[in-house]
This record gives sequence, C-alpha cells and structure tokens, in this order.
Amino acid sequence: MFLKVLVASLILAIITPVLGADNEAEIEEKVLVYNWSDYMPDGLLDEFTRETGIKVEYSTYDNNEILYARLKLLKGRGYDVLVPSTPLVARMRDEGLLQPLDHNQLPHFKDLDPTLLNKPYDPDNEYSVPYLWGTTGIGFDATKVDASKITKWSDLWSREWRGKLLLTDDMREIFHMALKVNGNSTNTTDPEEIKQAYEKLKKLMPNIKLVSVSPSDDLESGKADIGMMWNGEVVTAQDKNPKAHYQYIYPEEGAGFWVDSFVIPARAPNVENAHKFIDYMLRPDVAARCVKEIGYATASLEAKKLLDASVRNNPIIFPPPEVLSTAEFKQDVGKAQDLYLLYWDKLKVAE
Ligand code: SPD
Repeated sequence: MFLKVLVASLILAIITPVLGADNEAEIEEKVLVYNWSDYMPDGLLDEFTRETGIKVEYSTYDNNEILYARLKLLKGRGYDVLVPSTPLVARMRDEGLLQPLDHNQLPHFKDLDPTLLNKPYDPDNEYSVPYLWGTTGIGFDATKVDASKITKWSDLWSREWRGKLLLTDDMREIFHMALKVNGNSTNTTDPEEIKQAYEKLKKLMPNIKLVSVSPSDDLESGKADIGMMWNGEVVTAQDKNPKAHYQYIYPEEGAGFWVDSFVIPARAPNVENAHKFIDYMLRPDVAARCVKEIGYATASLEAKKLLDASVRNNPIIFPPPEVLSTAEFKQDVGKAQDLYLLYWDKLKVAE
C-alpha cells in the first residue's frame, strides 16, 4: 500500500508541472496593445477577453512621437498591436519595425471603405489596417466665442485670443495650421516652407494658453474656449454635456486629415492574438460602438450601416463630401521630420 501511494505521488509530482504549464499557457494567452489615450470604449477590452480568453495588456500614449521613440528603443519588440497615424506607418515599415499582416486572419478587412485603403503610404495595406480616421479643425464654445468670427486658421492669430488658445499636442497638426495659412502642403519637405511655418507659429505663441492632450476635458472645464482640435474631441465634449454649445469648423484653408491604423511590430510576441484583436476591432458591431463612444469615424462600411442616422450624418464625425473632396491626408515627410522636430523643440522653449 505504502509503495502504491509513493508511486502515485511520484507520478503526480512529475505531471503536475506539465499540467501547471499547460494551465498557465491558457491563462497566459495575451495580447499587448499600445494605443492613443482615450481611444477605446470603456469595457470593450474585457468583452474581448470574455469572448476569446485572450487577456489584453493595455497601455496608452499621447502622440505619435512618443510611440515612435518607444518602438525604436524596443527595436520592434514589446507590443503586439500599435495604432500609429498614417505618416508613421511608412517610416516604421521602412525601418524594419513592422511585420506584414496576414489578411487571411482578418476576415472583416473586406468591410472597409476602399477609398481609405491602398494608399501610397502602404500599398495593398500590407502593414496597416485603418482603425479610426478624422480631421483637425477649430473647436470652440459658442457661448463664449462669436462663431461668425471663426472661419479660417488665420483667425486664430487674432489679438482677440491672446493667452486664450488651446493647441492639441500634435506636432504635425500644429505645423499644418501654419503651412495652410502660408498656402503650402501639409506634407511639404521643403526646408524653406517648414522654416516659414515655424516663423508663423512663433507669432501665434502669445495667443497660446495650453498645449493639451485632452482638449474635450479642457473645453468642458472651461480651461480654454477655443482651439485647434481633433474632431472627436468636440463630439466627446458634446456627448458629455449636450446642453453646451460646442462647435467645430473646417477651416477654409483646409482641415487636417488623418487615419490611425492598426499595425503589428516586427518582433511582436503574440502575432496570432494580434490578428484576432485587430479583426475583433473591425467587427461591424464593435467598430460602430467605437464611433458612438469615441466620436471618430470608422472605415468599416458595414459598421456605418449600424449607426443611427444622427451619428452617421453628423458632419463633425463624417465630413461632408465637399470638405472631403479637398482633403490632403497626412503622409510621412521622410528626413524632413527631423527639421519639423527641430523647429517644434524651438517653439516649445520659445526660441
Ligand atoms: N484621443 C486620441 C485621439 C487620437 C487621434 N489621433 C490623431 C492623430 C492626428 N495626427
């Protein structure tokens, strides 16, 4: 009897670590997602985990420069899914920081609007899939700001806004305003035009009250009544406070247009789970929920069909055709990026 017990406990001792490892593997099924802040509906990640058994380790960043610096430092390791804006996709790919997507694992890719696919920054969407897209324009509280005075980017340079203006913490969009006022492309790589944009922005400095990572909060709290904002920030502020009179306009010189896309880093540890996560986010019901709760546009035509007319026809979320027809989407500016960064640093230290 004693011998039987001994043998049984020996067998148990041998197989327990194996069973343990298996269990652990199940529990350890995960996906590491690094996304913009305030860019995921509440509770959605838990729902993904409940459905798939994959735990989401989630962290956030406030701008593309932080994301790029981090991925560069980690040499394409450390995360499974990232959400860069389009200009960054080409740069990350060219520097070997991304891996091609397996479209067979993304059945909902077929639902995406062809006009937002196959762009020069990523032919055939080999490396990226649109998550949300949007615009950058002027948001304001119409109870404090006379709407008739705000039609153009150049209006922000008026003395009236001295010490009152909010800018979103987004270098390319900040340069966009000045480039457009000067009549240049948002994607210029011409050093002279970039310098002129810097000079123009220097003149805007006295008007700036804050550079914000959460304009909707700052608008709502009254910290700033007017500023350069992504469209979804104004939609979010309106949703939180429907009685307020927040407005958003597409400046005459041209709003900023951008797409934020899912990508998988070159050395992602959980590639299959990354695809599962991306496809889940593209699922029509999930993508529609993202629009409703975050206030930006989805590229999924199937998701758009699920939206109430009030959301689908909201011109702040989905720009009207006449605005869209003039859209100049942001692209990578290659080596000129360093020049933008140099001038951006100078502006920050008020040089
Ligand atoms: N709250 C995060 C919103 C992310 C918007 N990305 C816009 C990038 C435009 N350059």
